Amino acid sequence: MSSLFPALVSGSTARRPALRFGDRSLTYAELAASAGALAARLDGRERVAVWATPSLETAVGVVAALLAGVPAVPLNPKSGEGELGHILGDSAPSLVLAEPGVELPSPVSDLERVDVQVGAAGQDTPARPGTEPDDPAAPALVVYTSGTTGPPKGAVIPRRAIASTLDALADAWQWTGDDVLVHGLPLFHVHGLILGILGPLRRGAAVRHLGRFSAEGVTRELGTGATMLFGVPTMYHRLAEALVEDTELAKALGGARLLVSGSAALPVHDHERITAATGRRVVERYGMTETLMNTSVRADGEPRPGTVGVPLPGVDVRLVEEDGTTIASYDADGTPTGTYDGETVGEIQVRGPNLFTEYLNRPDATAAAFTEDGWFRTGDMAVVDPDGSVRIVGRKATDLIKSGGYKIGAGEIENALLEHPAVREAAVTGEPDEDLGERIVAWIVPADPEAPPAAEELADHVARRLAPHKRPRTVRFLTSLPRNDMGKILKRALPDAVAKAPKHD
Ligand code: MCA
Ligand code: AMP
Repeated sequence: MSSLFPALVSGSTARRPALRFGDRSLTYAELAASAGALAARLDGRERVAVWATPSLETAVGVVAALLAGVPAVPLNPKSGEGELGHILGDSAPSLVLAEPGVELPSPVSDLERVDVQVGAAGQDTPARPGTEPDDPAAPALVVYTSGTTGPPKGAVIPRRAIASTLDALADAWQWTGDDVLVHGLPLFHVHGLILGILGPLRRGAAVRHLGRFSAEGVTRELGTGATMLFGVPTMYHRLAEALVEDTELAKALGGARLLVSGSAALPVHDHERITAATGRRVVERYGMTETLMNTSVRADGEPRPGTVGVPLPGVDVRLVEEDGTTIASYDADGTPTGTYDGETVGEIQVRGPNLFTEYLNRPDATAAAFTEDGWFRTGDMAVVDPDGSVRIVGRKATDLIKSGGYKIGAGEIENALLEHPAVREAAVTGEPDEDLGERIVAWIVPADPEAPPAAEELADHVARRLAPHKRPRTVRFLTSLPRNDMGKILKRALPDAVAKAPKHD
């Protein structure tokens, strides 16, 4: 397989800007030198962790690992000890790449640490060592993603998936080396890392990372030459709110070439508010950690707010009924076949070079994720509209919550809550939230009904043990959880049960 980043070796891109975080930046030549030097040090390692702060060092560390052919495991620097312990135990990295000076908590601090050096320090070293693996199936990244129960699973993403998804998006979005992307997404998930950092680098284009998302940052960067914006719906919702008063933001968004939303559904109301204020439409694309990107509204196509567009080049998409009957699929040229009436609902199943190869150490879960004929079951429910666009209408598993674009498993939070001494029983659900899409709600039977724990105490407990974005935003107390004859919690009956419980909050 050829290089993932041709621009790192091409003389013509050497002086072009590649990465910018705040006031620190690297050209392609500087990135090649920094990442090349680090790649040489990683040679022969089996797997490395990356302490994925929103920084130049994270980007350089991941590029170095890819150049060396060593799979990288990005870690959320806000994860708690329990979550980090699980990921390190499962993926067994031999070292951690980190920003110099940043303190690493236990158990990450037990690993050998390599500080990522960027910029001038790497200038004298040659570009990449030339060991980039040839095998398209070779693992490139292991990205941890939540399931309905149990701890997160490590999705092993091969090199071909990264190359094919980024090239398919370039086709759908006419993404070129002249584009300048702005985003403020975290760098330990597919959206922010693969699309947002590796995407521009594969094109020989530039990315400016905001460090942390803000309307001011978006205004500044789109107002000074950036051409594209990536964000989750919560970010676009906040921009839509800010647009009510902020004419500078409206001007900046209006001048962008492409605004892209993904990771969850962007409500049509927010699409409409943004288009009304800026004259620009937001394009949605649909993907998953396990599949990278599957569909997108095309930059050269009709605006289709409320849909996730059409299959990307090279990706097979079909809708399947519960009994296995295919409802709709697409011909090789992308023409829909079967029932595409905008009403008949089926599960989205996908096949293609964009897919992961396995869940690390979980052959059972890997096998269960695929049909007998080799299609990946996404668990997302959708219809195909008469014009061929896919419209997502729901999800098979109610125990998966999408909050702020993060996927969160109810079971994982329930387990964490049950570890708290003041909790006897716990159930977790998602409720609609204007800002976050869904908000995590914890339903708690306290160990002592007379002295229930404070809601904040439970939120902090989950934030400390797992990660802050997994904390319940609402806590409701009950005297018992509604259960069926088999003892299974009836989550749909929770609102009625809480109405009958004594009030403490
Ligand atoms: C609050 N904080 C706490 C606590 N409460 N910390 C510890 N204990 C607590 N009890 C802190 C947080 O650490 C954070 O600190 C700050 O308060 C706010 O946290 P948060 O709740 O996360 O902020 P938010 O405003 O609710 O976040 C909204 C957001 C965020 C910025 C939109 O949700 C986000 O970045 N989402 C992106 C998700 C994403 O990238 N998904 C991609 C995966 P501090 O202030 O220091 O930060 S999906 C994917 O990859 C697929 C392939 C796809 O299709 O894209
Ligand atoms: P994750 O497992 O965190 O990678 O999240 C993947 C899930 O995000 C998918 O299975 C979908 O449920 C959801 N998702 C991603 N993009 C979109 C979108 N544009 N519209 C609706 N849901 C989306």
